[in-house]
This record gives sequence, structure tokens and C-alpha cells, in this order.
Amino acid sequence: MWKEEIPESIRKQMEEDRYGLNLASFGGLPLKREFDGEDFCVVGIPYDTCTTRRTGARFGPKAIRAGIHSIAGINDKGLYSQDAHYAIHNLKGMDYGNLPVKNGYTEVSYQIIYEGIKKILDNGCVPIALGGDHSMTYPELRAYSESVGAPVAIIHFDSHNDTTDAPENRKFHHGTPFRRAFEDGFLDTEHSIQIGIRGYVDSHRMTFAKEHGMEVITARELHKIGVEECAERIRAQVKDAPCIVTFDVDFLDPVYAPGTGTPVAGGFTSYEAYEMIRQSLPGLDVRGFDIVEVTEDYDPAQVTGLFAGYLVVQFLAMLSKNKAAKEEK
Ligand SMILES: [Mn+2]
Repeated sequence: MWKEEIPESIRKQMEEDRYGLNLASFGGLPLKREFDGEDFCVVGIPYDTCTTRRTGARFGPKAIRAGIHSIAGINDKGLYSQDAHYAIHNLKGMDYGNLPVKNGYTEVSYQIIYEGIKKILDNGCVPIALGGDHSMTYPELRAYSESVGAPVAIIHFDSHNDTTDAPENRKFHHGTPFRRAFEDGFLDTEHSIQIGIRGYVDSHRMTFAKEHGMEVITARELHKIGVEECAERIRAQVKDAPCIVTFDVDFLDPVYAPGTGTPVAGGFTSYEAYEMIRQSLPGLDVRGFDIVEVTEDYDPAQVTGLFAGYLVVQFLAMLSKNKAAKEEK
């Protein structure tokens, strides 16, 4: 027979489900839909009908939540990241679960995404959206710009510009969100920046970005200048504009993130991505975050979800440090 007595501290940890093993919430965060003064809210957007090549990003939220289990959890000191050696002590978070999008029905799903992000913002939380294909950032930007009362800038990590000028009948897909967002007045291109671009570089997509004052750092350029200089250029472009971070996992080289729908070789390492978040975001007015295009069906080792979960932790660490710095002032 085992000893029936469980020390109180251990019992508390067990009840906290710190590795999210029960209902697989993000990092074991409380899975709920009522808000209670949280700083951030994780939300899954399992929509991938707007992909143009390989589908499966609808399973991204599941893969990202699964990826986080082994690397972070809630303890008395908050959500922590072993890599960052920093306990996220001053943020209260929750996991909203997934938004009830309907694959195959783009416009109603956009409405659900817009309403979901708006609700999170209206409750004073920073949304952390787990995608899903990249088209979801378009309705997200509507919610952000309404919340701010002005167009919002993007810090956009991707191998593609996602500014395709598609004709009417293919207006909405994962290659068009930032052109649509600009046309509708949700996107502040003049403080926006795209980083890591290496697909369709000589095309109208790139011309659009440049014509509207959006800075672009191609993959080739980034390999040359390195993370530090890139972080400086991000900060110089965004300045104090309200912005969001939108991260397409195909920014990474397929070696580091094989689980994605439109991989392009010649990309970046997980570590470079984490450093980019750490070095570029301090002091910026970041209103939200999304990580998109995680398609783990193509990744038998499941390293893509692991990367993505960990990226969110890096973002939360920055959010936490920004909050602490603001409170010190
Ligand atoms: Mn993209």
C-alpha cells in the first residue's frame, strides 16, 4: 500500500494541472470564458480553409497547446520559461479555448474571429491567438483597430508578404490579409515591418509593401545583418505606434518548423526567432500576438508546436517585462 498522505504543496500543484495534461489548456492556464482582470487571454482559431497549398492548420491550436506542456507551467511564481530564466510573475492569464469558427465558411468565420478578439480586448486583455491560417489576422486587425480607434501596425514575421492583390473571387485567402486590412483601414502600414520574406520577392506583393511605407527585411538581408540590427530597425520603424506581432511559423527554416502549409527553405532557427522577440519588443506598444500556420500533420517529430508554444512564452516574458517597466515609471 502507498502512503495516502499528500503534502499540501504537492496537492496544490496537482490541482493546478501545471502541465495542462487534463484539458490541455495553454501551459495549464485556467480554461474559462468569464474574464476576471486577466492581463492576457490565449485563444485558439482552428480555421484553415483559406490556405492555398497544404491544409491542416486547423489543428494548430491543439499542436501548440500540446507543445507547451513540457516547457512551461503555472507555479507559485507564475508562468515560467526555463529558457528565459524569467518567471512571468506579474501577469494573470487564461485560456479561452477555441473560437467556434466553421471551416469552409470564410466570412462567417471572420465575423466570429473579429467578435472573439474584440471581446478579449474589451475585457482589457492582450489576445494571444493560436492559428489557424494567416487569413485570420485580417479580422483580428479590425478588432484591434476598433479598440485603438486608429489603424494598427504589424511586426510581421513570415517568408511571404501576404499582400497579394487577388481579384474579387479569391479576395480572402492566407496570402491576402494585409492588403485587405490596409484597404479597409485597419492597418497602419507606415509603422509596419515585414521580416524574413523570401517567397515571391520580386512581385507586386513587395511593391505594395514598399509603396505604402511598410518596411521589408528580406531573409537574405536578415541573414546578413543579424538579429541585433534587425531588432533596431523594427523599433525604429514601429516607434510608439500601437502594434501587434503576427508570426507565421514559415519564417523559420523548414528544418526547424516542418509542420507548416507553405514552407520555404532558407529561413531561420528557433533561437533566432526567440531572440528577435526578446530584442525588438521592449518598450513598444504591443497590443496582441498571433502565431499562425502550424500544420503539425507534416511534422512527425512535433517540433513545430513545441517551437510555437515556446514562442508564446517568450512573448509573455516581454509583456511581463514591459508591464514591470511601465509600473516603475
Ligand atoms: Mn503568412
